[in-house]
Amino acid sequence: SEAPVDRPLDALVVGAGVSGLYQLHRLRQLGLDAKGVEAASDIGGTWYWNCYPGARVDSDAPIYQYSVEGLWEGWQFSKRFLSGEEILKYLHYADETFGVSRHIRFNTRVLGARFNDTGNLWEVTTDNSPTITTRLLVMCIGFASKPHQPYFKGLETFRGEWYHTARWPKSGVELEGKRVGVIGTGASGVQVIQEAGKVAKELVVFQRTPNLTFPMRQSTQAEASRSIYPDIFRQRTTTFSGFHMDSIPKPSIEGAAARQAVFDELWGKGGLEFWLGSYDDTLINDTANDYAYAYWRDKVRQRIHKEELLEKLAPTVKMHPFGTKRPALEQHFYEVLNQENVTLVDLNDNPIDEITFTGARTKDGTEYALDLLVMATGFDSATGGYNDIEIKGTNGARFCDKWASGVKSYLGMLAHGFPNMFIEYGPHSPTAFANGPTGIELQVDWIADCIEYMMKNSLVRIEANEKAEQDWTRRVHEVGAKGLWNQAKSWYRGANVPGKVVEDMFWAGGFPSYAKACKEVADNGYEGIIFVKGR
Ligand code: NA7
Repeated sequence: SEAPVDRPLDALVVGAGVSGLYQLHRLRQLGLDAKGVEAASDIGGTWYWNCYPGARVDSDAPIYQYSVEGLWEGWQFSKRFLSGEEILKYLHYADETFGVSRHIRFNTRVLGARFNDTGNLWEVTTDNSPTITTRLLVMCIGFASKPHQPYFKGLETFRGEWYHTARWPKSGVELEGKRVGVIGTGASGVQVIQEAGKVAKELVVFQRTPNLTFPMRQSTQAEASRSIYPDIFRQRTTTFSGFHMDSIPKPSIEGAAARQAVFDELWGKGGLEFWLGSYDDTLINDTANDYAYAYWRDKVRQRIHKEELLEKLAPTVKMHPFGTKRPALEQHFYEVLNQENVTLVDLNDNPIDEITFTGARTKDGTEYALDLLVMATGFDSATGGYNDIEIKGTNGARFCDKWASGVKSYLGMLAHGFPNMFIEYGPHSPTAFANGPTGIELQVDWIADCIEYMMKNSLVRIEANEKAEQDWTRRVHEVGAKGLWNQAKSWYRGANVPGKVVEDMFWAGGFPSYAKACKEVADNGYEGIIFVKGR
């Protein structure tokens, strides 16, 4: 089950997560000699690595799955919002149908890839195989393959245990009875904090920006009837975020009473409804945004019992536009923070000065004694995983140099100067703003169709032309500039990693407009793409 090295593969798929598994399946269905490589020891991608306590998806179960016929009919999820563990089980189930994991070489991290211009081949080096030669290179490394680990002075001296949430030991880590510190309150931090709150002896939450969370309203009720699944799958490709719900095409200023009723309903539904199912001017218009924030603040404040936490968790005046940083779903986050054994440290007033032998010391001199320190500090999203691989295109040009001043791509799937390489579930597509499987299926299918087109027409080389790439890049930025996104420091814009280019990295124009753009390119004979015929 290892990638052969004696003759070139037709395609090498890098990564065995939700996108890589399906991509490999689609390519093998075309009769290609396609194989996979994966750094981890098993399939799962994000769900393999992010195995910290409480890891859970924020998309509702019926839509967080492949819409592939013959697959969804035979699987039953147990909850509305799935744990990472259950998703892994589901992916193993999907793999039984796809039959692709036996074509994946595991424990094999791609280190470099060099394009051989004369042979139109990629030469791929890994840490655990001879060089792999392939005609096509399909990067399914997602947007969150590189954890962001900020620098903390003294971390190396800490004698307790510490882990990044995205590099959590597969064997598990005991939280019970320990003094646990968590740095970060993004989606991962909120999840791990809730689990630690149940069992830790003491819990210290180091917060920089409060998360504008939503009630998850987890449910174990049976899912929607199977008979409507095809409708759900169809519907999810028509909504802004690739979810089952869509924004309300009305301004929020329709009147206070009506707005209150709408907000109440969305809040009651739970999940991401209050974000993705609300008025469509919320993320564009500042006044509309204030309405949503005020409602959110007042709801959350009702659950905060420590007076001193009100301003820290749900400030009177919003710190950034509501919904422009990724909200987390929570079940009992505020109840945990109300607990007597839980302390919230506001890093804005009081940053961590140093990690010491025994814990963390903040600027005001307080020492927090810790047994376990959790880094829930996020990812070098979308580009970080690419920068870690030495990718060299035509004339030896380095991919990391190409993106050093900002992402440049055609549809988020092709890059000029890097022929025969496809990018999947990365920047310049709806990735960060869309339900994963919706965006993934669109791109996997588009890439598979494009490769089929190449086969049928004896095309051995594909490359985005420079003008098409410039136009798409400009469109990504224009669409992003219409929203309030640039008023928040978020991973959506690369603002979470010091030194990273801050820009609109993802397509904020909604899933349907992205799907339309991709379809138009294909329908117009792959407009903007240069092919070379060969044998
Ligand atoms: P996020 O959403 O990037 O959250 C990271 C958190 O860590 C966030 O609260 C950050 O505060 C905090 N952080 C980052 N660097 C530091 C430093 N240097 N000091 C203190 N605190 C810091 O990552 P997640 O893993 O939670 O979620 C990632 C996505 O995966 C999620 O949105 C889903 O789409 C799936 P900040 O907000 O920057 O002030």
